[in-house]
Amino acid sequence: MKSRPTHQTHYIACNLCEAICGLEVVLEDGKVRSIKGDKLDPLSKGHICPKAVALQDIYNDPDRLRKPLKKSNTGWQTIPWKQAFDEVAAGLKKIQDQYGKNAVAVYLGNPTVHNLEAMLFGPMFFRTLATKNRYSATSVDQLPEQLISLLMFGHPLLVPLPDLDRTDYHIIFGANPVVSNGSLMTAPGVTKRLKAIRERGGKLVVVDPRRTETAALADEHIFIKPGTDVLLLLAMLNVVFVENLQSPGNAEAYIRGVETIESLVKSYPPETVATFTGVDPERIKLLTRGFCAAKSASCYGRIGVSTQEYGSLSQWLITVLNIVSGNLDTPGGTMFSRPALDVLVRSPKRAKSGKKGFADKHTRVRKLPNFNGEFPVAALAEEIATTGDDQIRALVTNAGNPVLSTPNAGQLDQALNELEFMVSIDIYLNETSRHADIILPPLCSLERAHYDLAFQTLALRNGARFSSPVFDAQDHQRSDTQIFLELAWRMQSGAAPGKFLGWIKKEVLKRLGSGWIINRKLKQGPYYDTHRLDLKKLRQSPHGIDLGPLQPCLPERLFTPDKTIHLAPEECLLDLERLDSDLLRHQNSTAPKEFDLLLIGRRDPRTNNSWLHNSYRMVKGKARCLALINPQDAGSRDIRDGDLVRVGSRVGSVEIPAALTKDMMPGVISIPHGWGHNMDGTKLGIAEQHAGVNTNILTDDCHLDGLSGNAVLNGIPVALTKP
Ligand SMILES: Nc1nc2c(c(=O)[nH]1)N[C@H]1C(S)=C(S)[C@@H](COP(=O)(O)OP(=O)(O)OC[C@H]3O[C@@H](n4cnc5c(=O)[nH]c(N)nc54)[C@H](O)[C@@H]3O)O[C@H]1N2
Ligand SMILES: Nc1nc2c(c(=O)[nH]1)N[C@H]1C(S)=C(S)[C@@H](COP(=O)(O)OP(=O)(O)OC[C@H]3O[C@@H](n4cnc5c(=O)[nH]c(N)nc54)[C@H](O)[C@@H]3O)O[C@H]1N2
Ligand code: SF4
Ligand SMILES: [Mo]
Repeated sequence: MKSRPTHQTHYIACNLCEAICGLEVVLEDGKVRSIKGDKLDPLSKGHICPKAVALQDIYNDPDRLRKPLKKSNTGWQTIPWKQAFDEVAAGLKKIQDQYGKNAVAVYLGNPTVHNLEAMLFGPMFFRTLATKNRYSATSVDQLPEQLISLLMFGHPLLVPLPDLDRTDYHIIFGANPVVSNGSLMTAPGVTKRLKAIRERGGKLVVVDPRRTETAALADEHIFIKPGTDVLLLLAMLNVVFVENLQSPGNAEAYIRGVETIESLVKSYPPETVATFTGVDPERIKLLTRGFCAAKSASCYGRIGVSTQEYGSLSQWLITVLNIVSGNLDTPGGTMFSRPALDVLVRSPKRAKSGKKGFADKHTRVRKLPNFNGEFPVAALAEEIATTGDDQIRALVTNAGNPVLSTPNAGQLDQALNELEFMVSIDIYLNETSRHADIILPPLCSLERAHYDLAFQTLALRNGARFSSPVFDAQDHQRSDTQIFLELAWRMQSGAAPGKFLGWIKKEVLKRLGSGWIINRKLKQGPYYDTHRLDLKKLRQSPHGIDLGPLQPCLPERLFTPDKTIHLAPEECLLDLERLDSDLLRHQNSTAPKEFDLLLIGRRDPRTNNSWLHNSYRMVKGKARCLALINPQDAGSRDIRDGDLVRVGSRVGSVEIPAALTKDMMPGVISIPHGWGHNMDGTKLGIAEQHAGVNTNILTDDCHLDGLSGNAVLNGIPVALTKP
């Protein structure tokens, strides 16, 4: 007799992007039958995007690594876990004994922050390395936002969030949430939320060199020349003060530096910036008036403004605009979250020493500033390749693919060959991990528990949700918790006695796991007394718990020692001088331009940076790695739709099919990142057949946001030719 199929339904949060949508995963006979949006998740209300369905492909992927790999003369061999841990620790210790602690570097990739165990237990291991050579995807991403939060509010995680659900006027600079699903604002179903602004009579404006999917929803789309947002923002602030539109409201009592802003923006009237930005002066005035007159308004900028030459200044001015127009810490403006598990604690040691955590250390070769204990990743290749004390000889990557994701990737790819030892903690043998000597693969998302420490903190409603694993791990697999604790335990012999992770403590922590820590922290959190919110309660509420809309919390929540907002940090004022001298140089330059177009990036609904391309359903259909070009720029070069074109920059060149579209601003071309899976020695059967090209061959490690050291990934001068 045939046995009846067994069904099981799991409710989990998707951890692929910042939207953390609730999912309903149905298993039939132990296999995924369907993945759908969880309608009862109070934040995502059933929203889902095509990527979530690929979670099962990662789980099932025969290319995904499940056992440690070791490189040998005859290729890769699987080795037992104990041997892998022992050899990794021995390899790292050998390098540090010979060359000093800083000879080992660490790079943390984006999925690290989407992984509870890596967030909780990773630091235990990384601390044992005691190296100042720490890098992460932060410096190809949100470093400017975090730096500005540190300088203005005193904490790098106190990031103002646009209160989309209540705002009456929303301006988006350099973000395409309809495709990216939102970033530094956890707003699942963001398309609906944006449409709702207009439905309730509000206004949506998008400033972007491409008419994007988000621009298509807006009342108004403004083309801007890449890299010039800083000038547009200065001009908007000029209008605010010239026309006396400022009204900081309650914040007036605890902001410092309004007069400084008022006087510095005087030199940037809309008429002056128009030639640089390409934005008509009248339009700037109307935009500013509309913004300031609205009952509530929020201005938001993301990767398109952060990863440009004046990324930090742009993020600073966006925040200043929100503040002087009375739109900080008020419903419909920009607000701060109050998460159940509050990650915003300031180390008392740092507070006492008055150290900011910015620019108190510099890289060895180019003297780039540190931020939050990390250096800009644009410096990684030269720190490996340049001889001398503290030269990097070994690297540990965790959930990162810098060979595809960081500027002048060709140079980094070369530099990684020079390392004496490399370890990748990664689930794939890909463009980066192929350089490793040993790869340690942890579990994938469907195999582990999750509580979103990072993105609950950025959510547009306060809330909490705990997900249990859908699948049990196999005996031959190890979790992030096990990997990090085993490595930490092996590495820290010689550590200070109080910090020593003894064998017993390691074993106890492994057994208690992440759930125990989450429970403890929830009990210390702001909703334990009021809501009895602990792990038990979260387990009883598999769809998650809503803790209400964001609430005003200033000035109490400020972390600045004087509990005021620093509107005009001196670091920003200094960088403004760089802007002025650059503009002057630009105006007086008569040099012929070899690179006469500007390159920007793009995201696709079925990509997740570089690493979902081994799921067939994410790459099937027509190719997506195309160069978008305005017909005017194509015509003058005799380029037709579909032609293969060569795009070259100071550091490299790629050949890629062209797609002509008037959605591009003339003079600007767009290539998405995360592609280029045609490198030797990877194990990505599907991605290799849909390789695309690596746009970071073109981006320049010497072209940085001068204040923060963040990479410039938008506004790269390039030449476009027929090959
Ligand atoms: N589908 C998908 N979703 C993702 C990701 C993914 O790879 N794929 N990645 C995730 C990650 S890690 C992040 S950080 C977020 C990022 O989220 P977003 O910031 O929304 O990312 P993008 O879609 O790249 O949008 C950036 C926009 O900036 C515009 N732009 C470029 N240069 C300039 C400029 O100089 N000025 C202005 N004003 N605009 C400019 C681009 O045309 C583009 O529309 O997305 C996340 N979500
Ligand atoms: N030109 C250009 N470049 C960009 C951007 C751009 O807009 N334009 N965007 C930048 C941004 S915003 C970001 S965040 C970076 C991303 O840069 P990275 O973080 O360096 O790269 P990812 O593509 O996210 O690679 C993630 C890696 O983690 C592995 N992985 C996935 N899940 C897990 C897991 O659970 N555990 C472990 N251990 N490994 C896992 C994958 O196999 C992959 O190797 O790219 C940046 N690069
Ligand atoms: S929007 Fe992000 S969190 Fe939501 S289903 Fe898609 S990938 Fe997952
Ligand atoms: Mo990112």
